[in-house]
Amino acid sequence: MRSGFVGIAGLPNAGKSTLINALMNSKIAIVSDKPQTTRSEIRGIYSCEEGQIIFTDTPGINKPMHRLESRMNKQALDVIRGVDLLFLVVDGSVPFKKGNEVVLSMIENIESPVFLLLNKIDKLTKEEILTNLASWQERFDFAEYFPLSAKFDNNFEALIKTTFEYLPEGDYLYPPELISDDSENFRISELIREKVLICTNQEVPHATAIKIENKEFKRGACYIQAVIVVERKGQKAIIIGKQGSMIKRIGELARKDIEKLLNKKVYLELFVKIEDDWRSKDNKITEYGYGGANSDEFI
Ligand SMILES: Nc1nc2c(ncn2[C@@H]2O[C@H](COP(=O)(O)OP(=O)(O)OP(=O)(O)O)[C@@H](O)[C@H]2O)c(=O)[nH]1
Ligand SMILES: [Mg+2]
Repeated sequence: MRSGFVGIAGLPNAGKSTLINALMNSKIAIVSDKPQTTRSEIRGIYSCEEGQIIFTDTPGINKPMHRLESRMNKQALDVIRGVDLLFLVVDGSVPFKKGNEVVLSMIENIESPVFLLLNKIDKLTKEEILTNLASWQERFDFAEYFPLSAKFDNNFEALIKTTFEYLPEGDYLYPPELISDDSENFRISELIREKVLICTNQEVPHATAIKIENKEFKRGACYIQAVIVVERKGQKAIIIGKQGSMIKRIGELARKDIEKLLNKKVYLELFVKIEDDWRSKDNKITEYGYGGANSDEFI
């Protein structure tokens, strides 16, 4: 039997969270078309007869604007340095570009092997796949490479099989029936945040945090009260929307997903609160569960 940790890293929007969900065949991580969707490491525990792979999705490497993004980068870097094997997920629909150099510099000196996962090839012709693949391969000695479409492929057998070949011998590290080690409350708060990301634009989704205030199971249903935290008055008005239409929409979309997660009827009540500049406050970032442990070694 083999077991070990596989990090999933890359630039924002490359499709890392889409990939972990596809590999796990379950919604472990939230996904959106906005960059910097993932704010903390998310583990997907894949167990089978051959052993166990602990996939770890990470925040996309970004240019920090606040303490929040610095902590997100630090967390991604900690994962990159600490895993048995790294999947570098890149948006394969465009050739190597300058913005990717920061990613290469991060994997330059790590000891673990790196697989290149050229994602979004559904957008490409065969020739473009070869060209874009070559543009990466000439810059780094990847142990293996896989052109794929995290969104549209449904067979990752070859990737999983090769992954096991690179992992050390060992027993299950987690109980095999577990697929995620995130708390139920954090997964619920992420589903709400995903709907904010989907329904709003520009700065609003990035300035939003979610906090579950209360969760109670009564008579076979789950009653949840959650706060949508924003930084400014104008953002609060956008989240509420005309006559409450936006917050209603966010709530309806989130409730459906939370019902799937809990397999129960859900009553979700949402409130909006302003917390000035929370993205620059370590205690708030930690309270909302983003960016890993507080630490001074930031990039
Ligand atoms: N066409 C296409 N789109 C994809 C594919 N994989 C992901 N996407 C889309 O790319 C966008 C970003 O996907 P995510 O999975 O959230 O990207 P991420 O790398 O986790 O992004 P961050 O969390 O911000 O770092 C979403 O709109 C996805 O639907 C793919 O294989 N093909
Ligand atoms: Mg993500």
